[in-house]
Amino acid sequence: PSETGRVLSIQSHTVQGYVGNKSAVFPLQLLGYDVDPVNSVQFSNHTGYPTFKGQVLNGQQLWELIEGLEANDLLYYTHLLTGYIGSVSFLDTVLEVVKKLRSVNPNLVYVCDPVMGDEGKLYVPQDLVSVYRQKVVPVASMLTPNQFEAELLSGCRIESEADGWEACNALHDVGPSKGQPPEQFKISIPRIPAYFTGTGDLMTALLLGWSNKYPDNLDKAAELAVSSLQALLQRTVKDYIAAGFDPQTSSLEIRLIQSQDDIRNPQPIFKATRF
Ligand code: PLP
Ligand code: PXL
Repeated sequence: PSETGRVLSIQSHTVQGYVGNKSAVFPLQLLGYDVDPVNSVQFSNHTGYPTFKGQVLNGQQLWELIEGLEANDLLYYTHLLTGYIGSVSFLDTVLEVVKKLRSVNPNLVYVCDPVMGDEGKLYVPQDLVSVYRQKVVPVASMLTPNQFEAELLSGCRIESEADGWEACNALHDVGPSKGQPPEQFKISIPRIPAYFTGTGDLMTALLLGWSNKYPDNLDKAAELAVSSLQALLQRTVKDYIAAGFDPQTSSLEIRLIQSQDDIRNPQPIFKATRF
């Protein structure tokens, strides 16, 4: 039995660099979680580089791993965490995994990063959108969409802060916290003139980690997650500049290991204000 939680994390693995499980597993472990990673792909590096090589796990192969765990009574998890998913068949199998895990632990928390695209561009097959919308949103406990993904899932255009609140309400009506009036708050953060990969994956892991520790203080949990992430991003930019790189010319690999103190003990500098 573990005091903090047991997380099944189904995400990408990259040999080099930090995206997917490589950016989620270490921080969750630092926060005291037992994390069991399933690597949905194993690539040499993230797909933002000029080339990549590697293997993709299919839905059937994911299910085999679940059956192996089940055969040994190892399917008790407090949390399921999913990130980038590349095909409908894999996402359908993830939905089967949610059902199976909830048959073992009805209180399982499903934290879903509905990775589909950004800034108006899809980077997954179009047919994934309706699966996320119709089947995943209703069973997720927590969703972490960016602006574009919130638009795709809610059907609302987001052109103002008020539109953002509306989209969140629409999602809460059908999915997370069905029927309860959702709490809403915002955290203002500076725009950093650089481009990073793996930050969304890290952010979702931190939100899982802290919201489980402060279940009745989601604002505090988000402040801690945002403050860790900001400290890490600032360190990343500083280190690249010190090494003579221009942080605006290419996507930066996050300085995850070097930021372990900011993950374990974030200074809550960025504050949430209630709506
Ligand atoms: N680019 C591609 C190809 C992706 O798959 C993703 C996320 O999965 C991103 C960019 C966004 O990465 P992040 O979540 O770190 O912003
Ligand atoms: O950070 C999301 C992500 C996940 N998985 C793979 C990626 C990326 C981002 O580039 O390449 C394989």
